[in-house]
Amino acid sequence: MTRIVRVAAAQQGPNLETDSREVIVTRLLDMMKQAKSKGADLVVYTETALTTFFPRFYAEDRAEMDLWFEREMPNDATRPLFDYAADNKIGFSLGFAELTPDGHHFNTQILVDKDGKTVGKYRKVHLPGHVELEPERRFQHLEKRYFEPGNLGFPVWRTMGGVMGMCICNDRRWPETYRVMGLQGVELVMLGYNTPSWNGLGGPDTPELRHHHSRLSMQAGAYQNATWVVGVAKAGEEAPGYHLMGGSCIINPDGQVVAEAQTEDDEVIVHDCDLDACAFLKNSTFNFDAHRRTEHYGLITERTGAVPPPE
Ligand code: CDV
Repeated sequence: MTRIVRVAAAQQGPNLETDSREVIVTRLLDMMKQAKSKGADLVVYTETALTTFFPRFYAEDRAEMDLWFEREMPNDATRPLFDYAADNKIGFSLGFAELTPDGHHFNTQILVDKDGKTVGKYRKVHLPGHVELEPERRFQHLEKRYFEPGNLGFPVWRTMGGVMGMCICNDRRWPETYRVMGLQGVELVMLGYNTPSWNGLGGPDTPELRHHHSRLSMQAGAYQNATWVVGVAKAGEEAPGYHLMGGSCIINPDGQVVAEAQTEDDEVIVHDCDLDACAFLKNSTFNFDAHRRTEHYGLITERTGAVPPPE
């Protein structure tokens, strides 16, 4: 018997600064309906799916940015997603900016089951960018100004027939992200990203190189932890000179891309993710109990002189 979860990755075209939550949720709901019509069990949306990627804006008074944050979830604007999910038995994962009742700001992604119930919450740990205005940049990336690092770790959830995990955008570049979930037996990692096609600082980056780094990170994370990875982008020009690279994809536990978006618009891609396909590598090459030798890693650092040898 195989455990197939039919996963839909719901890439998003640009969210403009002037787009209301209601307008954006209408697009998200339309993609959920498309996913349902394709028989999907679960639809994965991107990072800050409900708004434009506002960390490109600078406000001296950070409270001016609170309009981009959700104070509760669901709320009036997003309730149609939860209602449709419950009525039609489809789960989803959604990224948004979260403002907690006690005034904390996080870059958050939730997991909602097929009954429309929130079963998991993740808050972005690796916040890229800077705190202060840096006028020399082509555009600002002020995540460090507007968000606090996530305080929930990288948990996994046993739901919808598998072991599910989440991370957000820059987290995908860090091996620890996948490994912490891999050590808990993760079988499907869902992540959203807003990655500009160019580095804000200039430098040798090209869009092609940025696509390469994104795929390289997600494919390695998938393979080295024997897990499915679903990477869902925002794509296209959110503002003049601010182009998001897109490239949503679904990656199998061998690290192979098995489905990918073809456009820079709202686009739903679907794949049957066989969670049992994780077992072979989890029980062989990446059987952590059998082969992972943490007790020897210290010797390697000692040899390189990175830390003084123990007394
Ligand atoms: N939203 C992000 O985390 N974006 C970063 C960019 C700034 C490099 C990313 O890692 O894609």
